[in-house]
Amino acid sequence: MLIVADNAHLGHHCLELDGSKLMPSWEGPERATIVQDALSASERHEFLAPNQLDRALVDELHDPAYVAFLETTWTRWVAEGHDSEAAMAFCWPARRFDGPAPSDLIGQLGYYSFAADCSVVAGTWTAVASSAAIAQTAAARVADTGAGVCFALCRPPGHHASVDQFGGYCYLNNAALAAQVLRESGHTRVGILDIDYHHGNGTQDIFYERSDVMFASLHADPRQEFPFFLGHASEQGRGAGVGSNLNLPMPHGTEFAEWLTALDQALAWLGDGGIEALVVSVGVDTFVDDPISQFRLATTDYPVIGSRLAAANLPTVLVLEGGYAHEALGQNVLGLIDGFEGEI
Ligand code: Q9C
Ligand code: ZN
Repeated sequence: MLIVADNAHLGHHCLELDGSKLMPSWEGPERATIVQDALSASERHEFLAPNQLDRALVDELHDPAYVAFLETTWTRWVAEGHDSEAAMAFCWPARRFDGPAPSDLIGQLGYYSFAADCSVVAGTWTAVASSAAIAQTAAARVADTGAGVCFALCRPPGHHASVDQFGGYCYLNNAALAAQVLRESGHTRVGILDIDYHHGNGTQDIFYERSDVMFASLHADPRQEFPFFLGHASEQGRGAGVGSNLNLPMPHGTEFAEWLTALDQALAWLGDGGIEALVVSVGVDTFVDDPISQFRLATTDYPVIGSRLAAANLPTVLVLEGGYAHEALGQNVLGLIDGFEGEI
């Protein structure tokens, strides 16, 4: 499989609030290295560097003021004399806090984020821009060259990033960008299937009022799990988007058999919608030993998932999202890719 990847992400290693302490994030640079190493051990995979970021396309999906904020946060943080290694908010616009963006940097950090599990560090923008460019490049390969499938080795991940908020280790929505590239290259309707353990609240937010990009997500029930405030089955879209959003929440402890039934349901729903191309938010934090997740999938299940995705028989962009069990991460991603290519 063609894999789009690079090393521009290495300077992004942020902190997350864990209990009452700031700890190195579960989402660290070693994740991409582990996946890269597992894939390059097999001769069937070929690596390609990303093209330069198409900033105009980013500004179509995200609030341009938010994108500009991300790009300049670290410089502003340093210029203001902060000496901590991460820029973070401590106050967020909760219920009925409906005012405009403040001018203060810490106020803006709250305005443009929704969780304290990630922050902005010196290397964040470089990594975020590169991750988005990887997704765009992978989608362009699928769209322009007729490559049937391409894997975007994105880091940081993207599916929690909304129109104008970062959180959940995500800053720009890589999968959404891939879908938009496919749309603008002539695929009339595109489906996004999110199989990360967590609900893809950002992707849902970006396309919630659109019918040309359908969104289906399999995830831990938000009543029990991050992102807590979105991802319920009752969320089906708004305005022109009514009927184009499908959430399939599942409880902690969900086993593969039950999960696979939901996958088939999501694929059938996307197929009935007449999608012409597919973007998959590939999180492997559904793995039984994932340190922050509570589903029970095994390493041997990922090839089965890959073959189910391939059976949809659509131009497909696979976009890496979560997965934090370092010892199994490489094998789980490789298994999904090999399963997609029929190598099981
Ligand atoms: N210490 C993705 O899988 N966890 N994001 C917060 C607090 C948030 C996961 C833990 C999990 C975000 C892309
Ligand atoms: Zn996740």
